[in-house]
Amino acid sequence: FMMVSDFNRALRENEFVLHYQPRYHTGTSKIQCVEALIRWDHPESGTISPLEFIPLAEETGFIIPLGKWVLREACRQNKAWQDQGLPPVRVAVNCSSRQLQQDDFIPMIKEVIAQTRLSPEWLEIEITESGLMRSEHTNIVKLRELRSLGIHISIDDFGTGYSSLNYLMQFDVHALKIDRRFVQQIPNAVIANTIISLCRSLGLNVIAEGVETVEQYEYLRRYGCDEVQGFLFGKPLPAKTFEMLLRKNE
Ligand code: G
Ligand code: G
Ligand code: MN
Ligand code: NA
Repeated sequence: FMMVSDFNRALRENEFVLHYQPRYHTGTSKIQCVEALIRWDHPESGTISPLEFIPLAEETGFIIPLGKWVLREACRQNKAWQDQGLPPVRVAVNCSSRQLQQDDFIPMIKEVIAQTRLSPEWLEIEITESGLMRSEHTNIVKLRELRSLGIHISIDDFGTGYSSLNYLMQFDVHALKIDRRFVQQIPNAVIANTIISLCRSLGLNVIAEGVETVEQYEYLRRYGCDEVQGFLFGKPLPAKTFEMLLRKNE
């Protein structure tokens, strides 16, 4: 049973941590990007999955300070890796629609970038397809502004949001992430194929998430998927463990 007071304590006491899951480029086989994924190291309950607390954080509004913490921590960590001379990679941060809807979403991001001194080209924002569909017009404007700052934008869980393509294509994004349910249907890959060819026609990058088998990977590489992510290549890892992987990425 969680409450907002637990959230506030957890933030104060540094109980939230980020894990990092690599995204590999299918051409070079190198890590191109890393997705930051939050966990809650609860003093009594142990590690709590975001599936259990992100929905409540969204309902209660706690996602606003929490999301800012995630962004700051991910940017800080990536800048620290770069300062240590590790091969540079982009860090991808998940943003809830509730965050995107804040009037100060763009100023908040600018502030975090200025504080952490991460160059914006090394930051990617992942927004779910369904998240984008709320208060659409202002979202289009905000994403355009993010892009003009040099930040990458991807649409997460693509194919699950039931939105019209015509509408979606007004969002000027860099990449679509094929939802893992479609990756897991491979070799019955009608939807994955459709998303890959859509991306090719539009000049967008395409990323497959939830890749678990060699068969899925070979298929995706052959059909022109740009990046892959999933348990086949690596689970989300604590920062120190991911760092060792990154060291070998030259
Ligand atoms: O890491 P895991 O697969 O357990 O994540 C489960 C869900 O929680 C995924 O949908 C993921 O996008 C979401 N999630 C993980 N970290 C964050 C975060 O920092 N912010 C938001 N908004 N969602 C997150
Ligand atoms: O919604 P989003 O794409 O942000 O979700 C990320 C979540 O997916 C993380 O919780 C991560 O643990 C999970 N995940 C990452 N790779 C795989 C995979 O290969 N298979 C499955 N089932 N889940 C994965
Ligand atoms: Mn994601
Ligand atoms: Na996803």
